[in-house]
Amino acid sequence: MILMAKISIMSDLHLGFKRGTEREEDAFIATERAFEKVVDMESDIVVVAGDIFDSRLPRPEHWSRFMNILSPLGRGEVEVSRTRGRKGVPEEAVGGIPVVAIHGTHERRTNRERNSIGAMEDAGFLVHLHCSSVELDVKGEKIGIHGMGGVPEKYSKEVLKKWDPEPFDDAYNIFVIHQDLEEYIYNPVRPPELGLEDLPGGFDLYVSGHIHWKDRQKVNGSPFLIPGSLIPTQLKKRESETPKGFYTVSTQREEVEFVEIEAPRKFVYKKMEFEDADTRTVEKKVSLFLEDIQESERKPLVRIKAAGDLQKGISPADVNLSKIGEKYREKALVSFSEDLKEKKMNGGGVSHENIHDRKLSVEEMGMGILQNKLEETGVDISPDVVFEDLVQGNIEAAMDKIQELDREEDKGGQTSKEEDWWIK
Ligand SMILES: [Mn+2]
Repeated sequence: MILMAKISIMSDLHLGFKRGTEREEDAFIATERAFEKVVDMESDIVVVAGDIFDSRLPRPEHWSRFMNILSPLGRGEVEVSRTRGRKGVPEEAVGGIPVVAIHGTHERRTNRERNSIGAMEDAGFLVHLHCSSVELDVKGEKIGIHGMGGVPEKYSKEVLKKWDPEPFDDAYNIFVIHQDLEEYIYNPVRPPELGLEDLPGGFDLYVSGHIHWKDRQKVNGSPFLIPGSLIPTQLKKRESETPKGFYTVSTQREEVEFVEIEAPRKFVYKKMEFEDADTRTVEKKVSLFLEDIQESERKPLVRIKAAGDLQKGISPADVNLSKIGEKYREKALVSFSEDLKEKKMNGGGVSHENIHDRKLSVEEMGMGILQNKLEETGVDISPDVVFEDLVQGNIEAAMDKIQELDREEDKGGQTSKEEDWWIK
């Protein structure tokens, strides 16, 4: 008999994302659809690579909905055969289709506190790994899962070094992490500590959460998978073009398949280029585009990037796009990314290539500056938790998040040390 365990690998569910807005439902719909597929395709195990919840202190209604998604997975035949770096696993936690998860950047708390993923394990809904390993016996086939939850970037290399995981003998071994990786994250202010070459050797499969677009390549001769987030969070062009879903791996043939899920709502990204334009031209083009958007039961997300140059004497501030977005609010969830410039005296417009480059680095520099500021003030939250809100001008939403985290007793950043982030 050829054994062949089927393992589904997903990440960055972000339950609770856009709380209090029309988009709050999206992460739940996507997660429900993903788990329905997991059941339909008879996966044996689900691995979640962090950021299940969007907030470090999820709301009870968010806990509740996630528990309701996991409950029907039922009781099954998988057993725990070995653990390393942790206590035994409660029997309930590996019922039915066991879910093995690490916490992400959004859920991380020092090891003096219990994070939400650890609490989910206590309630018997999943197995939470942090600098620890579990080996599951799926009808005689051994699957080792080795996970390191999200830690502050400055500690990631050290924590990984101290953990120093080793694959289990005679098992199919999966290594799971949730950190910046230099091949994927460009941050000139603080370059990622880790790159693919830092990942330990000897595993059959490598997985990283944290990066929100899916990707697949090889590390140490084995597949390396980034499942990406289940819903678009950054509204970048790449997210509108890359399908959302999860990977499924069959261990024996090492087959990797991406299982697409139907998006809770459509995401349209439109870039508009202008040359020597006046405000009316820009506003009219945007209006016409929005006019043509099809009505649908669930409003599409529409992101319009307006780039190029305006006539001399017209400043980008004269162009009022949000007013137009407001006009179509019953039809679509519209947001804008403006990269308009007043034309210079010499008449030479900035080339599109340059605009693109500049925009990228401004955004990344912004993220870096925010990160430094947050660290200075002792609020230990990852900048990406609030960056998008700030870019969108949702100052209130960003402040809400910062205050919510700051009210916690754990103000990690001020007092935390490296050893607060790993398990001895
Ligand atoms: Mn994430």
